[in-house]
Amino acid sequence: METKITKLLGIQYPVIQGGMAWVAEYHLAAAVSEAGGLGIIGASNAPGEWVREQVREAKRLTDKPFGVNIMLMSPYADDVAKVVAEEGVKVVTTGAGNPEKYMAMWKEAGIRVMPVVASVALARRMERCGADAVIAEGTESGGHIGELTTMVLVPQVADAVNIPVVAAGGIADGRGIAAAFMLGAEAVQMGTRFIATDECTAHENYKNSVIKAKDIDTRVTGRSTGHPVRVLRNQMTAEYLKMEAEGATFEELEKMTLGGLRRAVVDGDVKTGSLMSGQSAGLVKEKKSCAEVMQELMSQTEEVLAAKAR
Ligand code: TUI
Repeated sequence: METKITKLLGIQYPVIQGGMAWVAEYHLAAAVSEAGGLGIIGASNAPGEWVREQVREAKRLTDKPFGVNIMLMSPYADDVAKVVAEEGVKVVTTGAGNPEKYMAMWKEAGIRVMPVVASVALARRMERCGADAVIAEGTESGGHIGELTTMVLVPQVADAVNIPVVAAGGIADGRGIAAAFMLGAEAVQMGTRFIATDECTAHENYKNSVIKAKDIDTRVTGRSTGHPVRVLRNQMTAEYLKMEAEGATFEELEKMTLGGLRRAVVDGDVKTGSLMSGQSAGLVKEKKSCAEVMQELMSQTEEVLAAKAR
């Protein structure tokens, strides 16, 4: 399935794996790339040396292209930005900020850069400073989110820029991929679907929570602190949202989520952990290998596109 993005990145299928903090490490990234998509190592809040090691391990598992996601709010963002250039990483995606200051260094290193944007204004700015594509991420996504839905963001970004657009947020099956194409996207980025895979090293409790989740089971913490994060509802979100409604301070609220992602992903603490997940968890019904996920996604996409064409 060839698109501008598959050609740009040298991959078989127009599917990019989300750079999920703690979840997207090299086993998952290599498995997604081996399956024909673009695997991504999520640097999240980790130091550059951790990322270097992850990149080297991924290269041992796959000859295919893979990328690194740089979370721009990380205290190590400058450090990681240098490491990806030194290690010859093929693709960088960024999140939670504006990567403009790194762009010259990355282009110099021959890296394909695809910033995540949550608005038309940032998409335009990224095109001007040399981005190869933008990932338009709707508020249906897991983790740190913007305001706009995928349905309204993707076509407006596609109208505003000439570089290819990747759609993200709320996509977990072939219907979503076909819909993303209709909105003007050349590929999709999916995170939540890849949590429930054999190769994902996250705790089984976390994977099972995604599989069990229904349509209405996500909540957004931090709307009042200016750092909205979508997670699966649990004891933590019930307490957090109650305290937030009662006017708790930034510090009181931050304390409740501190280390919460690690507790969820590593320890499998599904009660007090931050189970970051998109609304598409309701579409994820079983654990599969990355290759099975990819094959199923592509056959569904072709099927719905052909049915609509008829
Ligand atoms: O970055 C994400 N999702 C994330 S990052 C993350 S890390 C973390 N967070 C809390 C606790 C522990 C770890 C978890 N999820 N998605 C990409 C994304 N970027 N969504 C929205 C944005 C965004 C928003 C505003 C990008 C840029 C922006 O404006 C930047 C500017 O300067 O205009």
